[in-house]
Parts: sequence; C-alpha cells; structure tokens
Amino acid sequence: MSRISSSGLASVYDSRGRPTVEATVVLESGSRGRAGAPSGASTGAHEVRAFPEGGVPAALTTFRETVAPALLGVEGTDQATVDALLHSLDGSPDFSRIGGNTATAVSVACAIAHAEEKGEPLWKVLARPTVDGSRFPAIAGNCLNGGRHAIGGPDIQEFIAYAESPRPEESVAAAIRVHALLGEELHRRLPKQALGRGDEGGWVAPLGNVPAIELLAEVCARVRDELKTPVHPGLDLAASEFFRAGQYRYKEQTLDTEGQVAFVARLVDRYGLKYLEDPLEQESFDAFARLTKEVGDRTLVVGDDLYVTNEERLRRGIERRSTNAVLIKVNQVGTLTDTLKTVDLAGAHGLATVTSHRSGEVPEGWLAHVALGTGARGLKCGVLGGERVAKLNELLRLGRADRT
Ligand code: 2PG
Ligand code: MG
Repeated sequence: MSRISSSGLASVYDSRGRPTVEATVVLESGSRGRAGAPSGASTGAHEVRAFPEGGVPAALTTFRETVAPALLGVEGTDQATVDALLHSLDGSPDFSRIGGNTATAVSVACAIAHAEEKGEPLWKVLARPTVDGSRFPAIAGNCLNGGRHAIGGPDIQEFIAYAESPRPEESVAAAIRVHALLGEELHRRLPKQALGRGDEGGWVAPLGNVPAIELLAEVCARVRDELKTPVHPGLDLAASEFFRAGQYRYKEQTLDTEGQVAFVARLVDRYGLKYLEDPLEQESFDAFARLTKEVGDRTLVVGDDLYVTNEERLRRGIERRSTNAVLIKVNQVGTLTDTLKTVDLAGAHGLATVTSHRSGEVPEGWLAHVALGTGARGLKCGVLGGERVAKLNELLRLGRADRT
C-alpha cells in the first residue's frame, strides 16, 4: 500500500506520428510507473473520446489543473479507487472532459507502479482469479493491411495470421514467417509493383479482397507444414468502415446484411478462417448472432466495434448470442477497472477474450501483461514495426520467466 506522491502527463508520439499522452505516477514508497496510451483509426462509434476538445494540449492542461492535484495522496495501488476517481473527475459518460487516453495512461501507470511496489510482474497484479500465467495467448498478427490502415489496399482492414501454439515462441515465429513469406509471394506475383507497409506493419498491395484471403490462406498452409505450428488465416473486416445506407460496399460488390452473412460464412469454410473480427457493422447484434450460429463452432467470431470493451454492450451481445469472443482494448473504455469488468463478464459467460493493440501504438510492452493476466485466448498486436515487436518480445520474456 502506498499513496501517490506525484504524477505527470506528457505529450509523446504514437507509431503514426500523431501526438498522444504518457503518464508517470510516483508512489510515496518511491515505486513508479509510466505508460503511454495508443490511438485507433477505425474507432467504434461507442468508444470513449481519446482526447478532450482541443486534443493533446487540452488534455495536458486539464491534467495539470484537475487530475494531478486530485491524485495526490490517493492510494496508488488501489486500482479501483484510482479509476473511480478518474471517472468522477471527468464526470461525462465518455471521458470527453479529461480524455480516455489520459485515463488509460494514468490507470496503467498506477498498475505498473503497483507491480513494482510488490516486486511482481505486471500480469500478476492484473491476474484474474482463474489465471496462473501458464496458458499463453495465441498471436493474431496482421500481415496485410487494408481499409483505413492502408492507402490503395483491399477494403477488408486486416489479413491476420492466427497462430495458436501453447508455446509463445512458436506462435510468434509462425506469425512472423507468414508475414515474410507473404512479402516474398507479393514480390513474385506483382514484380513491377512497389509494395508498402500499412499502419500496423502489414503489407499493402493492390489486391482484391478475395485474392488477398486466398494468398494468406496459401501462405499459412505453407508455414504450417514448414514449422509444424498451427497457424491459420483470420480477418478483421472492420465492416462498419464500408457499411453505408444499409449496405456493405466493397470495391467489387455491394451486399445487404443477409448477403454479407452468407459471403463471410462462405469465406470461413472455403479458406479455413479461425479468427473473424467485426464481420458486420457495429449495431448488428442480431446479424452477428446469425453468423455465429452458422460458423461459431469453427472460428472465433470477435466483436470489436460491436462492444468497444464496454460491459453494457457486451451484455447485449451475450443476451443475443452475438459472438463467441470479445476484443479487449483498454483505451476504448478508458481504465483497467472497466476493462477487467468486461473481461470478467466475458469469462462468466464462456466468451473468449482477445487483447488488442491499436493501429497507432506506443512502443511499450504492457499489453502482453494484460493478455497474460486476463487469460486472453489471443494477443492481437501485429507482427512488424518496433511498437508491435515490443509486445511480442515482452510475451517472449514472460514465456521464459514462466518456465524458469
Ligand atoms: C482494430 C484496430 C486494431 P484501430 O480495428 O481492431 O487493429 O484498429 O486501432 O484503428 O481501431
Ligand atoms: Mg477491429
């Protein structure tokens, strides 16, 4: 137990070069924590606001004038108290006054200080009662970028290698191998084409949606043979991004809701998808349920924009059996306490959780601890780029610590 003796908030940059915030919390004992908050591009309509009006400068002013004085003397190792204080200082339903990224950075920085205070790794401080740290998450590694994360790519946002070895080093190696082979294949098939990388480090190439899935599935099969590691294709369609006036508008086709359910179900079977995030737009709880009924026995159906890590929205999804999994992003909801409530609700109803990065990330590893401590089925954190590798490397470190 130790009170907060000082705290600070500073402006830093995320991996897209956009400003974000990082918080520092110092306890009376001398233990300290520092954490930065990431930002999304395909943000769900129901997420908390990352920054107050006025952006990062306004967040810094509000922190200095309102948040820092209130944190002084508060029990910094009591996560629930810190997070409740952040809510009461904000007073809005969506952190629009102090900013969700300020809340995230402070909340995580306190948890890190708490871990230091106890002399334990962060994941243990966050660990749910049923978690002993022996089961490692699968890796959902984004290998080809589209949608809002890539200019000139497919409409589907993320083409994912879903590697589910119980050994983190095998899953990480398999996801990285899929990324590398995919690059080689793209160079071979599009020899005159300059290839780029998108916001999450995946390749960007002028491919149609289905040819891109086909290529990903082929490469995953090769890596399965080569490394003997279970790695399968997955998608984050981020379907809200191309849903307009009741229709899913791809470059190649326009589908109504039933057409989209049938199209995605066919993709699952044809290409052996094992990971399917946001295949439908963010209000379609019932259409999600129809799709999950059809394919939920053979793939994870994951709600991201659908739930935005929000307990109430997840409750609606559970009632309707919308999905069998939920994506967990701390800064969608603002604090670790809110995040853990959603994790616990998912666990109580048998839904898997997948802990996720954002497209604009900070080069820190704390997300791997959130994944391990919450018993997540998967860690979605990309494959390449220092900010993605920071999380993979941290998971590898945790894997080694666990075995020694
Ligand atoms: C997503 C995320 C992360 P963003 O849609 O799942 O991959 O993207 O951070 O842009 O919301
Ligand atoms: Mg998503």
